[in-house]
Amino acid sequence: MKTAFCVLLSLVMTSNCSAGLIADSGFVTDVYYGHNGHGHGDVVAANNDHRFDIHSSRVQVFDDALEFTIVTNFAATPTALNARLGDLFFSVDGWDPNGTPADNYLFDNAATGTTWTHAITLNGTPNSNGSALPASGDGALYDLRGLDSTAYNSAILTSTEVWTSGGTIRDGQEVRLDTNGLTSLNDLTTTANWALGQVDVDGVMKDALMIVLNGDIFAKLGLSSSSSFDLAYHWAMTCGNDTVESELRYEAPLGDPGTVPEPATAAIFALGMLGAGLVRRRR
Ligand SMILES: [Ca+2]
Ligand SMILES: [Ca+2]
Ligand SMILES: [Ca+2]
Repeated sequence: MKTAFCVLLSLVMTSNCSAGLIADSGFVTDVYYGHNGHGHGDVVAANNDHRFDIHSSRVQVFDDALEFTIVTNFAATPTALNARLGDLFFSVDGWDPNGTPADNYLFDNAATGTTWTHAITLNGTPNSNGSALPASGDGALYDLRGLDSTAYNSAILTSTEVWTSGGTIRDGQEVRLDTNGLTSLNDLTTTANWALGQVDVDGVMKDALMIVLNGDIFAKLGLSSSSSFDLAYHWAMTCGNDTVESELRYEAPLGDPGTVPEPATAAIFALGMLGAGLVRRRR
């Protein structure tokens, strides 16, 4: 445990301490339901079972790193009821969900709304029970833009397809990527890492899943700080019982962008993860 956290800690710190923060969505409250047809609202769960709750999410763009943080109780019990961590989907072509915040995007699912341009697989996370879940690992970035609709639909695995343990779940949400036949964008300049830990949200430490893309990811995705862009993302555990979609809207400055601030939040998260490691080792 200690080694895993410290390895990721060093990766995060190495990346971000020298990086400029270009855009930060802040922690955006999860208002995405997605259609489940069961009337459970945001979380499909029995009364007072909060293990799947997703509270908020954040995306940060640095000049050489991209970070997604999902604040969710599921990070504390990532094998609850046989569910597992899902992969992360994102789009550099903006967010086009089916619905509005007012209706909680109730009728959005994998078949409607945004077509994702990329996915990050979280290596080491099994589809179902029977294997232990590590607290951190590496990952791989996949570009989905070259796929025709048939290949795209077969590559995107929904909660309905992945979940095999019975019970009531949120159907039809993207949760995993079937990488058969897909070519990873991984190379020496792009490294994905993920970790379960804690993050400071307005002064309170919260359980979270953090996914980081290092290397020259910003240029690799075709984004530029001199051009406005929308970066949308989607994540759920494999049952989809709580699912989040949100976006970062970046408005390019009209003139010289000048200097960018250092990402203090990255250091705070790293400290939080270190704290989580210390707590776990004391048990
Ligand atoms: Ca939620
Ligand atoms: Ca959708
Ligand atoms: Ca939700």
